[in-house]
Amino acid sequence: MLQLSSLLCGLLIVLIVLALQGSLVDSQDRSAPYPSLDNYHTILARLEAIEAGQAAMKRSLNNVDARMLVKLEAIENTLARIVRQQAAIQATPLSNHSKIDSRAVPPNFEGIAGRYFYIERSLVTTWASAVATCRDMGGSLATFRNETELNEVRKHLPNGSSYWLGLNDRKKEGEFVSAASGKPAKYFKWFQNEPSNTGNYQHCVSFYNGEMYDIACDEYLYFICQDTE
Ligand SMILES: [Ca+2]
Repeated sequence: MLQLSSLLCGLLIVLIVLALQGSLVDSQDRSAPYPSLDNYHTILARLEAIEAGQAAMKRSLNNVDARMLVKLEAIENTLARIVRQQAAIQATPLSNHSKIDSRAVPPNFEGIAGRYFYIERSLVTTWASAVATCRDMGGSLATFRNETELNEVRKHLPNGSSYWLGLNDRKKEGEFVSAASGKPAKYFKWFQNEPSNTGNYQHCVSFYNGEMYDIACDEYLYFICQDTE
């Protein structure tokens, strides 16, 4: 009798446990399609994050717009400046006026005696490097066409400094050719007893206090570029 009641009791416990498990599984199944409160909060947080991301993107696009406007304005200002310069050049009575109008002036070149020159006053270099630098700037190492040009450029140079000119006689001793054209140069203003070719290695022309010297091409000097031959 005691054994039977123990057996029934055990059976009852097993049934209760099975029933409880069944209800738990049931409740889990039901809960799956309906998010819990926690899930709502997570989704809400994610939506808010997406919204914040959109707002940040909008702000960033606005910034890009503003930067583009600034750049456009800078381009417009530059164009306006070029137009003003062009008008000023056209209004200037220069002998070789039409030549200057028809081409762009390299930046940093200054108008001297109806042409454009760039005077390098702070860096010294060899003759060959000066030729290359002037070419990179859109010009060539300068030569003077006449005394007027020489005197006008000289007014822009401090006394006591040497500048390379675009003249050398490396190919044929005594025949000084223009670096820009490769043709024999026509105008010189040599210092007394120059060109001397002292030591037989002075093949490049420097300009010092208004006069020309042949000196070694690997000396380090300032230089003058021109925009046209
Ligand atoms: Ca010399």
